[in-house]
Amino acid sequence: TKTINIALVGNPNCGKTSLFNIASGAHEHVGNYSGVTVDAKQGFFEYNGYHFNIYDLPGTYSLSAYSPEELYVRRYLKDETPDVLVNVVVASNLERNLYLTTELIDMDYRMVIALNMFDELEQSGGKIDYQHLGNMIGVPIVPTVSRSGKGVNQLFDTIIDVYEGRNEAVRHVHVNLGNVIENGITPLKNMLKQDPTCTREFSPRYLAIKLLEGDAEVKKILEGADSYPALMKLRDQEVKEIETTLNEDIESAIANEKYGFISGALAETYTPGDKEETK
Ligand code: GDP
Ligand code: MG
Ligand code: K
Repeated sequence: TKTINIALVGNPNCGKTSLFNIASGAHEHVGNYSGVTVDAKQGFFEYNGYHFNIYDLPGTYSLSAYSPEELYVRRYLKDETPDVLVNVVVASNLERNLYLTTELIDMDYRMVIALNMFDELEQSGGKIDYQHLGNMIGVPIVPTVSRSGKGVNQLFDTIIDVYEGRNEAVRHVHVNLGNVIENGITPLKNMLKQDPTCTREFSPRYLAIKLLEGDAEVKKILEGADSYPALMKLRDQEVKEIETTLNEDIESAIANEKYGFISGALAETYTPGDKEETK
């Protein structure tokens, strides 16, 4: 029997624990992680001839490593390297939920999106062409209602397909960050590519973006590299140029471009419902 390690990643309250419970037959408390001690819950089950290890990770809005939850999820993804990530998103709140998705895309994980709380989207009259959206972002999307279990079998069928390399939507997409930022990424990426110690764990593009953002964890990863001083010098130069040109600090500039990418993809595929969004 093949074993597939999967991890549930998503914003707080998107339905990860409900999905974990329904998939693994566990009876974990549905609720937020409180306090600073964060821990991933692990479950096991068989489905369709495969053995699944499933991890329910703490909820995060991004992977900037600013909160204990974000740091935990990042370390987990780096150290445990799950076979397939399940990015759980709230169907009626995609603008916000897909921000984390753009970061996971940058990290180049094999991934499936559970378009959860699909019942609420339908009830509100919202519409989404999720197949088209999935093709655009290179990640298969499966509607789910993790509270009732609707769509969960299809989700796991899709996870198996992705694991076996059989899904046609899977494709590496660059979240385009606009000319100004892309012009800063390119030289950094090229320098990273030439230093073999840089590329072991993450793609050069991901490292270049995180370097521009001034990410402390990525700096730590790169500290031992021969090209580290040159990298940092180039980084400072590029950041200065981007901030001057866009008249904005680098982190906001990158975040804005990511939201722009999401808006663009949703404009083509998504019609929100009438009901007021309370989350
Ligand atoms: P987590 O924080 O991501 O682990 O989310 P939970 O599983 O704790 O769910 C948060 C809340 O959303 C709970 O009240 C769940 O019952 C509810 N919920 C989860 N999945 C769904 C769904 O598909 N549809 C609806 N309507 N509610 C859901
Ligand atoms: Mg939970
Ligand atoms: K709810």
